[in-house]
Amino acid sequence: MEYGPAPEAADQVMNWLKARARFGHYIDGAFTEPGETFDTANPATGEVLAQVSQGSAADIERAVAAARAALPAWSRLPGHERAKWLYALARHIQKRERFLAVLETLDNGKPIRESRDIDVPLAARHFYHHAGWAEILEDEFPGAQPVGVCGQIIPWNFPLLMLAWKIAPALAAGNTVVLKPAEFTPLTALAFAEICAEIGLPRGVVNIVTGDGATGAALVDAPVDKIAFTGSTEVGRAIRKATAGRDVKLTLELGGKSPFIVFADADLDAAVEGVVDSIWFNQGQVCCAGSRILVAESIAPVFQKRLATRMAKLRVGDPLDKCTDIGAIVAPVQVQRIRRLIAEGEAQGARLHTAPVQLPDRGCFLAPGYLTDVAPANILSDTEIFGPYATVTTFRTPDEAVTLANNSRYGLAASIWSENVNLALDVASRVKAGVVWVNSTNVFDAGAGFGGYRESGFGREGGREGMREYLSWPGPKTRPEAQPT
Ligand code: TXE
Repeated sequence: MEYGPAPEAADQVMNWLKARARFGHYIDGAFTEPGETFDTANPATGEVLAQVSQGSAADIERAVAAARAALPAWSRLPGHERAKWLYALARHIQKRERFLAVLETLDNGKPIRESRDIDVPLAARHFYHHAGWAEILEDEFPGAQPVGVCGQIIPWNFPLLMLAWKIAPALAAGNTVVLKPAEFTPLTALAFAEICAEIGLPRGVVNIVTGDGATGAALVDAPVDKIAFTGSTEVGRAIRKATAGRDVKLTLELGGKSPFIVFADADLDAAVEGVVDSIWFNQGQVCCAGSRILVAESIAPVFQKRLATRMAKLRVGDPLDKCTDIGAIVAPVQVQRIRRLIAEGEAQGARLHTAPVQLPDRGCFLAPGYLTDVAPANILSDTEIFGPYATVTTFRTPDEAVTLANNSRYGLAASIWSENVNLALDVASRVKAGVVWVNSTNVFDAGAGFGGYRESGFGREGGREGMREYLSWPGPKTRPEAQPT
């Protein structure tokens, strides 16, 4: 196979996988002996990359006990001491950036250009940023204490980056963690566990237990103080039910169907490029993807023509090739799910326009596309496809654009394209979404809170708001206004 940017990194990854072959969990500062295992495969080829342990309730129990035992010493460290560990984690991610990028691409199927330029650098940036928070924690949040032991469950679309989003703020605030990576993409989390071991991070502060939904459910049921979950709305709902009535702090980052609004005066070339970054980035497997394109009726034909021309130039194929724009979907079951949804939408009248590309003859590949004629009652109008397909709908007035944008059970993100800054800011203030981008899309920064409204979940990750989610303010149980004067 031709490896894109760094053949030596690809060889390193292959040797690493060969040497490990079967992975245990990372609990209390050491890897356990692998027990019952499952395969993790490269979705671009179907090749099995490694065997990974299926975490049981007993594994979760041991990991939570290790995190509990590590909590007093870790939480009592002065913030600037914890910061040193976070800086070390950031530096070691950077040191291995090529290795981690190739490993991520092999396990997930995303183009190497994305894992190399986005996932891995942003993961390192997240640890750097939160090292800063650890340094200034006592000044910025006087009286705050860590929440305690955090159970963290992450999805497969940005495996290392989601790990960083969860672990960095938790550790900065003085918590200890048990993290469960997604079953399709456990490998970069295990590489991260090796980094923890290598730098000598105090044992029990970070524990990684691999497994599927049952392992995640066991973590939710375990005696933890906080659950942070990113994944499907259905599982988020189940977790909310399971934790109801328990003293567990909960944050949920769930699905989305984010509007991408193009006004008649928009810079159309920039907006079309925005679509590329929005719905075709990471094969559309992005919770905040601009999966509902709303375009002003007067420019819809020309916009659609330019979109089709640009789409035809996308290069689909080997994720390790640095020229690839669209890699593989994470797993066969997701390909089937996307195909099923699209077929259902087509049966209800939607028209699918796909790029005229030659797909590789094996692997989880789909031709990117977009859908028109999607009536409001069509299943695709408000169901997350989580693949490289956006719907295209037209509007006549800004008010209609806002109504359409808000006509969703989700509310994660929105992107607005217009050269009229007053119009863009007015619409931005009326769209119900956790994050709104103007003339840009999918811009992430460790310093900015990210999270949703409605069925997109609650709680924020990143920045000051994200830090608050990992802190508690113990104090008198009675509210000040209820106290006798
Ligand atoms: O998600 P799950 P799936 C959406 C997207 C996608 C769909 C299905 O629409 O097509 O969900 O993906 C763990 N208790 N998103 O089935 O099951 C699971 O092991 C505790 C959007 O892969 O939610 C994994 O670690 N944990 C999303 C994580 O939850 C459980 C990203 C996510 O998997 C569990 C992913 C349970 N009962 C999918 N069941 C986003 N917001 O970015 C599963 N898990």
